[in-house]
Amino acid sequence: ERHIRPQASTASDATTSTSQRILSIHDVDNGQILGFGADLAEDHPGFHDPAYKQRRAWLAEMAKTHRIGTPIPDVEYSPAEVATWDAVLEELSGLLPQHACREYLRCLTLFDFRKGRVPQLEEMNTVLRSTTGWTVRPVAGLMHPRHFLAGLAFKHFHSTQYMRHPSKPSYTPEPDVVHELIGHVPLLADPAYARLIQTIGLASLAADDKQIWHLTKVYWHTVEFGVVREGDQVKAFGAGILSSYGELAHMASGAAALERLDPFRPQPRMAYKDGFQKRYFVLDSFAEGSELLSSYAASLGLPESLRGDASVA
Ligand code: NLE
Ligand code: FE2
Repeated sequence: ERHIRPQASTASDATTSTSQRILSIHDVDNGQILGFGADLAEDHPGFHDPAYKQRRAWLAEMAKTHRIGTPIPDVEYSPAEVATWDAVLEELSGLLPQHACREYLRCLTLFDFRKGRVPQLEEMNTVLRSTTGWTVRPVAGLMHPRHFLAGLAFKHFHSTQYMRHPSKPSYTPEPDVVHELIGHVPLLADPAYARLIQTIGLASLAADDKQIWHLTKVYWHTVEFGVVREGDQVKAFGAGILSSYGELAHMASGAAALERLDPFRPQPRMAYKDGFQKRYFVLDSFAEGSELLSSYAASLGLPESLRGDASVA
């Protein structure tokens, strides 16, 4: 897990203990970045690319200075970044119609995703505001899990804005703007999905540090790499599948094992450094998943008033 290196300047144990309760979106700190961000690991494809590193540092700074409630400044994507966006879009358009879940395909039509321009976060918010009331907010990299998950309870999804390195458009182990916009944002406009992801966030409000780690894995096996039953097939709803041509083709090939999600059981470790997932976790539906997660939240002692409550804000 070499990517997850705490940065001395930002990570502080004192502010992440359970004694500090997160009660509103204003308590969510998007400045605690545990990985990715601007500090590239030696095996990152951009490690020997100074221009790429500089770009990442600039966007990280922009994200860190964003304040809740203020407009998100547009990012001017370079022709090279737009070319990467185009390449991923081109690849994915061949696989998504057949292998993405129906809710995703419906929501996709609400957004202006096309070649030639990388969409802006503000534009995502315009659509989300009028559908489920969700908001995307910029973040520099991988956030502290307690803060990231708490954001979901208040219908905030933290999104990176940098582009993956052009040398490998089909798969990246880290979140990037393609992953966020194509993988995560569309489904946030679907009410049943929005409830499911919020339920994970609400559960986190009642979780101790060990349970936060468990919930992070549950999040990984659903929001990032989950699949959902549709008739006698399974379709992708996890963002890590939907945003990656390589992962999507892998999932479609049927090579990976399928297992039912059980949030009450110990969760297998999160795999991201060693290529595609070896198994995917299956839900019968988003409604079934929400119920399952809501009863898990209840087992943590989350008050009934907060369980699956879509109106908390
Ligand atoms: N592998 C995904 C992609 O290439 O889009 C990103 C996963 C981030 C958790
Ligand atoms: Fe993600």
